Amino acid sequence: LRYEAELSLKRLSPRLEAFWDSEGIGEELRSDFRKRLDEYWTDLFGLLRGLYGDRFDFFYHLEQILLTAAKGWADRPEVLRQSDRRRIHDPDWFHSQEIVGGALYVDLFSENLNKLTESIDYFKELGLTYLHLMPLFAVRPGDNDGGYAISDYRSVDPRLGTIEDLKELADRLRSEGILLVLDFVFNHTSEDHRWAQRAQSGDLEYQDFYYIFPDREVPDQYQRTLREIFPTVRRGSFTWHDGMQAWVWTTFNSFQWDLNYCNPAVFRAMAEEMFFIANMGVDILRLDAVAFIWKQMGTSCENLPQAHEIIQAFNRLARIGAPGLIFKSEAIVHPKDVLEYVSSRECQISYNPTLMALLWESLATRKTTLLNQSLSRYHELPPQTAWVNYLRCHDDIGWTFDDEDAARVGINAYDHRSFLNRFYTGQFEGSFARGIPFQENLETGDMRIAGTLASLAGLERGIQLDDDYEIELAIRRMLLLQSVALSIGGIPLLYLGEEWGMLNDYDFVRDPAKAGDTRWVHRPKMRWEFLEDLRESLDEEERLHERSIRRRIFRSQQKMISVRKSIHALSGQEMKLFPPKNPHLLCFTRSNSGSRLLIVANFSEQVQAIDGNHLRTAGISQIFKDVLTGDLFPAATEIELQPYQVLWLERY
Ligand code: OTU
Repeated sequence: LRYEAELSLKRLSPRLEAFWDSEGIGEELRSDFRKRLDEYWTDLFGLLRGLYGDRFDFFYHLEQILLTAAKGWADRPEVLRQSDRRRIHDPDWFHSQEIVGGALYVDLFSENLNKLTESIDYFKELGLTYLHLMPLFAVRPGDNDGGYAISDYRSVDPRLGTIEDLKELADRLRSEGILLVLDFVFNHTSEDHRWAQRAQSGDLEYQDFYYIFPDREVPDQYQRTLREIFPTVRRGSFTWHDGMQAWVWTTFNSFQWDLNYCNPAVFRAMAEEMFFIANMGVDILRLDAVAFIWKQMGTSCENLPQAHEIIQAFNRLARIGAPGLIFKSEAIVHPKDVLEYVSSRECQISYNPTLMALLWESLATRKTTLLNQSLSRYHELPPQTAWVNYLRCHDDIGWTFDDEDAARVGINAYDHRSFLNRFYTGQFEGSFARGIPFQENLETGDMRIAGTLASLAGLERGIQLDDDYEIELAIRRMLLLQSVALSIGGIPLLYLGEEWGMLNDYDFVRDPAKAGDTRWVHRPKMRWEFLEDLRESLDEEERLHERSIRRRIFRSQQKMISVRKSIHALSGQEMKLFPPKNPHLLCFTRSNSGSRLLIVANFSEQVQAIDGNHLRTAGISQIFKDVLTGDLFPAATEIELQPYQVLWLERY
């Protein structure tokens, strides 16, 4: 392989040099690029040959792909190249405990990109150093799946601003030390993307960008083994297109056309878009819906080996042309499959949906048994990679835990999922949660949950009942989950609004573009009045009450974030579990070059005790201090944890 790769590169070199000449690129930049080709070309060549080597025009595409990376590097702003050079020498840069993320919709948080700069002080006050802006590119009119139906990757939705505004914001964030994260929605385009329009006008070259079928014969064969992702939108994974008189593969909404990665022209075209987005000043690309990008008849068309190869090829290309950029995987699938995407050669970081779902599971059951079982098998990651730990995001909660793990601890997975669905939609007696169903499939019994952190944790119910005790428990539940996300290893990611206890907003049903998608219940407009002093509409007592709740949540989050940033043991990814006998507790240690932290969390609303000996086995002796409160504990005795209390213990 090495010989063939080198020979190909030798043959392509004159084209590369001609390209550098035409762009007026100097020797220094050429040699940077060459060094990285030396390192990654063989790997990239092998991947592309595996995927596309049988094509009559393989060598043409290979050349185009190489030139795409060269153009990416040539167009890369110098300040990004500087940060590339720093990151090449510090490949663990994203392991710092100082990285704390937040995600938001530009329009719902602050109207538009320009106004968002006014919130930088707010991000800093909260302690954020990583900002994920939900998709902000041009979209189709009407329902656009929250920005995930993109009609042009090179222009910003005019309601949010312009490409210039985006660049300016990226520069501002960089100068404030905040990383920028944007989506790479590469599984599908909107039906009105230029490529899809060409396809609709009968252009065969562009019809080959998508999966288009003249009749049901082939779609029916595929459908037999496919899972329905949005069953309430449309049954099956294909949509009839009147104009073309054909069926189009649409895994998600009918207006989102899946791209055909069997065609190397699609890979190249999306690589161009990738470099364009990266060169806006993006530090991390969120790879949307990674599981679905390769299809093969007779399979589920999820998590196929070629999907990994496509992502690896994008990764190698990014290493060559935009080496400071890293990928975040969005695979909300079986825990084993989630892990498959995480490697320094594929996606360096990944959402941690397993932890997310099981934290909610522990909150419902008051037990950490399944959580412990799952963490012991699925938390560990390869070197130079990290989890992104979150509690809520713009999407639903799906119960993606491993059925085998459940069986091992005596839980029937099917029954347990249906319990969790009833619990989080408030149908289970005694439930504190106020979630609503998302994509309920009456045929399979499948369901996912929509709702904000606060509403799912009981705050909505507590406020409605005007019950101070319920409110207190709800706040503690929220802080408990947050404290685990902030300490368990990896990058914590807040979904903005949760830092002050944003509740569900049921008004989305009034907007016809949103009414069909219950995820909008947890995507409300930011309500700044909760954080400001003025709130005229309520009487004084009510105002103070509501505001004090929000304030307390905000201040507590802020405190935990700032403590996290100061503790070296919380950098990186390594975590060691110390499951105590008490099934209501979660107990683990984090350590890093001499610094060590022991975390103990109580998932029940009863007082729970942990034996001092157990803490000693976790390597903490004598006296230790809770860094969150400053309280001291002697290790010889039993330690009592209050309802939902969390301790971050350090040797004193
Ligand atoms: C992603 O999610 C996005 O996060 C969603 O907001 C989009 O609607 C969707 O892609 C289409 O772009 O089905 O319910 O297994 O679960 O990729 C969310 C992975 C989704 C999918 C996930 C998808």
